[in-house]
Amino acid sequence: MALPMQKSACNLRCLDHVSNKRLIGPRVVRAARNRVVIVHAESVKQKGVLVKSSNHVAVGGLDNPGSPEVKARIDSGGRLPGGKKKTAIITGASSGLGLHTAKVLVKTGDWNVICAVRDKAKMEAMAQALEFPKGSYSIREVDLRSLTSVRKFCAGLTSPLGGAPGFDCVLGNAAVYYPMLKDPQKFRLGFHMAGAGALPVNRMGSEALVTEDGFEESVGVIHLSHFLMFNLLMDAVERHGRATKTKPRMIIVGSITHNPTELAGKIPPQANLGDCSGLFNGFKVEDGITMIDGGRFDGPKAYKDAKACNMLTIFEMHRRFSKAKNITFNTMYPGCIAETPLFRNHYPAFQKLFPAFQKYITGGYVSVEEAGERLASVCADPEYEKSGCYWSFKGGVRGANGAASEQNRNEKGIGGKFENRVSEEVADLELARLVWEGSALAVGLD
Ligand code: NDP
Ligand code: PMR
Repeated sequence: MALPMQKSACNLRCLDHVSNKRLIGPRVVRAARNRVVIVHAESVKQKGVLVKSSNHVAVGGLDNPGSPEVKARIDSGGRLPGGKKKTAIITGASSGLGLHTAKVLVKTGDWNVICAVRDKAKMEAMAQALEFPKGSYSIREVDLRSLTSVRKFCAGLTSPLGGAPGFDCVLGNAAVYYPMLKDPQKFRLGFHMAGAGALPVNRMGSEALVTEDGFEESVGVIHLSHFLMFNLLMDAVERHGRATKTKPRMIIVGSITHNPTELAGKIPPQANLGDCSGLFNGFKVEDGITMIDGGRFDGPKAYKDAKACNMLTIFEMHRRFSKAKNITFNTMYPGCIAETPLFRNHYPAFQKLFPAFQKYITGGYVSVEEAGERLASVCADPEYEKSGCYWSFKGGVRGANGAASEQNRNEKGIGGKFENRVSEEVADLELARLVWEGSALAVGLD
């Protein structure tokens, strides 16, 4: 459906979606503070007029005036002093949440995104399909199943030659989920379901779900590789912040399922890191260690444990480095994006029923587009600058097709952000120290 448009004096085409009145110049900004406005900017520069607004601003047609599908709800905070674009690194940008976050950022016109992915051709195809503007993204290979690959990726980015222009936001988003796997070594024995696309077989030569370094894959990819990457990039992020007199952000996506005091986290198996003996004992599958607590392998628990570790890492980084390095460290839960390929290894019945269950029963569903807007906001909006937060959002149910109901959004506060509470484990400072030290040991950081 095409959005109704009217032309204003300042060349912005704006329509107040609530009053249906035409808006001109500063009125756009004023109105946007209080309600949703659909704005079509005819150029990236003109869009700068509205980025000061704070409440949900729907921006249409940033790079394609009048196009309703180009819709973001973010206040990108503008460009760097001097007019240079900001740079974000996003792991797992080739699918789901990462892809849609990258899409929102590049379409603001203020960001370049470095897509950190394992499959460059897939990323290029996705970027083209979603019409990423030319020159707004670059693609770098990193396979999070290999610490060598992570080190190479970081060295490439931070080297003065092949390096990136700077790092305004580093986003750890990539993940894998193996809910039906009973034993990481027995993957080939037929747990994989049909129709889920390419088998996620370890490309390092091993056919079991073990990383190149011998770790169980969920914890290896989700936690240990991001732990190493964030540590290796932090100094470069700090330097960039100082040089540009800005406060860069380092964010890792968390999950509500880490928290056994929330209904979603109560569903067994619950996250539980125990005494981290698995980590301290080397965390090698060949030694029979597949879980952080040293217990028996359990796919969903491995995922939830890894998410808890992501969050513990971010809060520990916040405590250790935020003030000294002037970096914002945050985590967030985007809502239940029930249709992403994250569930590619689940039962077909689960894949079919889960979206409806989340939409109509729990109300926790969020479309991937909306989730991308939420995460892009956490990466870019001035109102998310505070460090040490676990951002969450009220509900996310929109139309069955994921279309926004702006009226609902306004009246019921749907989509509104809040600082959520973490689980007892994630709040535990002693456990944070254990996870930090055990992870540093496992990845070989001093
Ligand atoms: P997807 O499966 O769509 O995205 C995961 C991404 O990680 C993919 O791009 C995938 O690459 C990438 N990836 C996986 N393994 C590797 C690897 N070895 N090296 C490099 N990249 C890799 O899932 P979502 O978008 O749903 O998940 C994104 C984040 O959101 C995750 O952190 C997840 O934990 C979190 N989350 C998701 C929720 C949901 O309901 N879906 C809820 C709460 C949190 P490729 O494209 O090649 O497959
Ligand atoms: Mg859950 C408010 C209730 C709520 C929310 C927000 C989620 C989110 N889930 C909720 C409730 C329930 N879930 C209930 C009552 C059940 C029992 C029927 C249930 C079941 C369930 C399963 C089997 N849920 C799941 C699974 C998965 O395999 C997913 C998982 O845990 O992956 C680790 C999952 C999820 N539920 C969620 C979210 C966000 C997930 C995906 C977790 C993630 O991606 O981080």
